[in-house]
Amino acid sequence: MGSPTAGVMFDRFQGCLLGLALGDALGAPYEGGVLERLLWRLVGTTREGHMRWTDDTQMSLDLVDSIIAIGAIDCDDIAGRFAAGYCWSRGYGPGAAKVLKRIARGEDWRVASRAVYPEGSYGNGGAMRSPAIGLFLAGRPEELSHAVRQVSMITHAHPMAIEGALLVASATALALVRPDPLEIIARLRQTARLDVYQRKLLIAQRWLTAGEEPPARALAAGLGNSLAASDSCVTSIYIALRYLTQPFLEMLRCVAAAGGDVDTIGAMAGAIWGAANGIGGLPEAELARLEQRERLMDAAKRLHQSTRL
Ligand code: 8NA
Ligand code: MG
Ligand code: MG
Ligand code: MG
Repeated sequence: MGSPTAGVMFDRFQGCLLGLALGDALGAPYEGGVLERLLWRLVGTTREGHMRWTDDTQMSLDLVDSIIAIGAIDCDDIAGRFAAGYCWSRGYGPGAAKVLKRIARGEDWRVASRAVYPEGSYGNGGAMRSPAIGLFLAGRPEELSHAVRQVSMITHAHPMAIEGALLVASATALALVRPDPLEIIARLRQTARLDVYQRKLLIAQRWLTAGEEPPARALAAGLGNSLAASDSCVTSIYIALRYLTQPFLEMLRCVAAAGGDVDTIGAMAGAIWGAANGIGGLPEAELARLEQRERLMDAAKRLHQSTRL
């Protein structure tokens, strides 16, 4: 298989960021308990009638804006943009919200992050924005690993959060150039260091190899569906790979059926699926209803221009 042309890569960069935003926006109504769902019914649509996305997409955009402005990974700049981009109605995790408010008040992110959780947050907030790093540093695994760790540390310093972010970023980078599910999962198994990730990647590999999809309840029990990185990153990777050659909305139906942190699992799975299939594979009617579509497309275009892909 030859390398994809720059035009194909551009299409896949857009597919990744728009897939992330679409998975996030379409998953958001299913996330959380009764109160969160009620609140989302009130704030989940813009005045123009477009579907809003949540923290997952906002932080990904903040990160891409920083990479474009600086031309490299600069955690001080990224932390400032995360704090400036914070908006209560986008459903940030409680710990992440506290960290970002402290940074907005002028506290250094290294202090703010450890003040909220001394051992670091193990939530999936570091992983949900990591596909952008997968795009930026695709084909450069050592730089990718270093950058993912640095950017996760801003809000999510727990080893579990960092490794989940690395797996999602790596899956995105691999999907961009080599969309063979079994090859991707084998490479991720070589990347994983923590037992919980090794164990879940092995389950995902067995399911993909057997070609049988477990019932939603078994999927959630085997791989997890909570807002912990260790309970959502492999879930997203598995669903994206399982549905890589099927329609995007079929994939999202699987995400919603598995339940739990649906917007974030949808965002991460949507990013990986979109990196492999490009923007042309995303459903047009839903794309037309997505807020800030032009901004997302422009961010993907400029991120692509900042790479040599
Ligand atoms: P986070 O960093 O606040 O972590 C998520 C949660 O995990 C925390 O609130 C804690 O309950 C728990 N947690 C994480 N680390 C620790 C620790 N070291 N010790 C004890 N408890 C810990 O948030 P995030 O940025 O990781 O985001 C996670 C999810 O929260 C995202 O999916 C996001 O969508 C959001 N979320 C939003 C809503 C909503 O309002 N709709 C509901 C649930 C979650
Ligand atoms: Mg969210
Ligand atoms: Mg910004
Ligand atoms: Mg979420």
